[in-house]
Amino acid sequence: MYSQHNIELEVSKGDIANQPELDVVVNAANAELAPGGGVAGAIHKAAGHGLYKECKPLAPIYPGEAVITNAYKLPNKKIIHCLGPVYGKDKPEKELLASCYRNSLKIAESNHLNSIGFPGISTGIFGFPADLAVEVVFNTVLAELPHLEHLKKIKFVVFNDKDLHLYESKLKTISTD
Ligand code: AR6
Repeated sequence: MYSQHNIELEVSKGDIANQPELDVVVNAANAELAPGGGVAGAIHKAAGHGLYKECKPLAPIYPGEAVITNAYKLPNKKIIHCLGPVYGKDKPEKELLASCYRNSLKIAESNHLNSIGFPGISTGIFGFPADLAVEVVFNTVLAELPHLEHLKKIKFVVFNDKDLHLYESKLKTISTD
């Protein structure tokens, strides 16, 4: 765990759809905000059908964009749905990925939410290399910390040991800066 500006940054391996202590979790969505594979599949499955009903009229969204909905059967208050860039297709990909994280933090903040969980947006089916993504994620999130008032905890929920190691190494680097 690492803390800066009174905000905790944490990394853990687990399922983004099962994070009961967080106010909001972020979905690595598709443009239609429909149930899909990966994170979107897990979130829609756990939340139940009401979620897609609320999502439908909010779609389509564009790379870098994020929208907020209720969480239905998920153990959180809200879900933020963000469309990451498809690596090699949606450009500039680093800036679009940065927008995902920045917009999600801004939406959480304006909804007065205190804790947020992020998966590795774009690093699954959308093919963004995890090591490149982690640089973008930390640059973006660290730059936003001074502007956050309500958010007190930011958790990165990764899905495998390789990503856990990547995030933990990065967190160590910034802790010793
Ligand atoms: N909890 C946490 N992380 C997960 C989970 C989970 N339950 N499931 C997968 N991951 P992806 P994308 C990791 O493909 O690349 C969907 O079908 C996974 O290992 O979910 O943004 C949508 O409908 C990877 O590191 O998101 C879109 O069409 C990361 O989360 C498309 O995939 C993101 O993987 C979005 O692709």
